[in-house]
Amino acid sequence: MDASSDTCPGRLLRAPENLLSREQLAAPPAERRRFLRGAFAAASAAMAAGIARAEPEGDANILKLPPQSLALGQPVALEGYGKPSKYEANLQRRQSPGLTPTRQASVSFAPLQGLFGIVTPSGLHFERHHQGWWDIDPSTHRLMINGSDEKMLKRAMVFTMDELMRLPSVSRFHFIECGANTGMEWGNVAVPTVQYSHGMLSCSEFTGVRLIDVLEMCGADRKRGRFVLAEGADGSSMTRTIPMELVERGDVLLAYGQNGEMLRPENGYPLRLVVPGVQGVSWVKYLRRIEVGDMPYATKDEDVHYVDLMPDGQHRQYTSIQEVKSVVTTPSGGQVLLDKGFYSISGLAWSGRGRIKRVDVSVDGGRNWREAQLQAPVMDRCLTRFSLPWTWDGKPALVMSRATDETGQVQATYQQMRAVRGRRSIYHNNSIQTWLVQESGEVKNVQLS
Ligand SMILES: Nc1nc2c(c(=O)[nH]1)N[C@H]1C(S)=C(S)[C@@H](COP(=O)(O)O)O[C@H]1N2
Ligand SMILES: [Mo]
Repeated sequence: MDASSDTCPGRLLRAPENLLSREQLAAPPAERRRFLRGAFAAASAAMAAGIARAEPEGDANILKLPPQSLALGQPVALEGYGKPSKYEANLQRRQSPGLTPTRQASVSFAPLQGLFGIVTPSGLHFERHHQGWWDIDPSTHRLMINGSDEKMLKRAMVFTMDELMRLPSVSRFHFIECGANTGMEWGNVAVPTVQYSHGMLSCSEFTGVRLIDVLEMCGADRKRGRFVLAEGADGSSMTRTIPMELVERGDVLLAYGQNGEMLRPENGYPLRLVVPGVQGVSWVKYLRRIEVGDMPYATKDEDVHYVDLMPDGQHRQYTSIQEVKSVVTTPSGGQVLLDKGFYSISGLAWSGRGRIKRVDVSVDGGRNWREAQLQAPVMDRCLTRFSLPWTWDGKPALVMSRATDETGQVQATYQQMRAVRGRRSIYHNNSIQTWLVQESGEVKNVQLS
């Protein structure tokens, strides 16, 4: 355990995951609090020592300089790939213990509470695999484009990665959110931190070839072929239908780039589909085939999974767009406010239907709302960072955010959502999130009834 990274006075301590070991986290609540207090004490002592070192000694106006001012630093490496500071080692993507029975069909969550701005560092991008991940040799990888019959497409083609990467490319910032993000919260409060409640969400600059351009090259008949099927190369047989009207917007990408470099293996190296605004499952990784057809394919991942169970027992299919949503990441569940006084409430907002127009924040459980400031850039189907200054008076506070997108859609409360959707869904939960700041400063996940 290393608490010395969180010694900045007045700064909100990070979530317990970043302060305590796995064993300490698993301890009963009373013991956990004792560990936390110990971590804070260690942090404060380290801070006091740091301040003492920097103070002038006696009447001599000579500063005692820290080691970094007195000697040569580390040499540049002859070559190498940079890593975060060792003091940031606790900021990790994490599995939710016990959530899935195997680690191949599983998920690891992005640590939203520790991120700034809107871009997710590639090494902290959430991961969702149905059958484990692969590091595929790009020289052997192929993408086939075909039609469901010869009328749909004139020239079926097979591309190597080199051939694809010779074509003109575009780069665009977009969020990706798993349709099951926040899914555990449908019934009641299920998880303690924003990492586990909202961490199947990430945002990157993606680079790739526009699918529409490749379909043009192949002579696709877009009057007849109103759908495409995307297929992945891994053992999950991941296949999803994408309506041609989305492809025609020109921003569905055959993507190989993520944040300026090639995709990471966990995120689909060497090729994945990027479908802005649509739930993560349609962003097929290890993409090996696109088929043009004249009707939805009703694959297992669109009629058994990723359907919404409604209160009347019917399943709703093809609800693929991720609706307007937001969450406060500071303060959020598991964090601790060390003292009353000033804080900058900060969080993320996004919508699969366009830009974020406005975010309102409440600190009293939704009785009063104040409009938050949106941080530029505010981009189409991309994460938007918002913030609002707040002085905490030390009393319990219920912190919430409510986003509105450019189509006028507004996030609903849990009561409103459950009135329509019931409690038995897994997917597509974009309800307003509430965090309770307790008098002790500890922040808890709660739902208002
Ligand atoms: N080939 C393949 N593509 C896939 C998956 C998969 O298991 N195999 N999982 C899907 C799901 S459900 C999601 S939410 C996203 C997750 O993308 P990420 O792992 O890059 O975050 O990939 C989608 N594409
Ligand atoms: Mo997903």
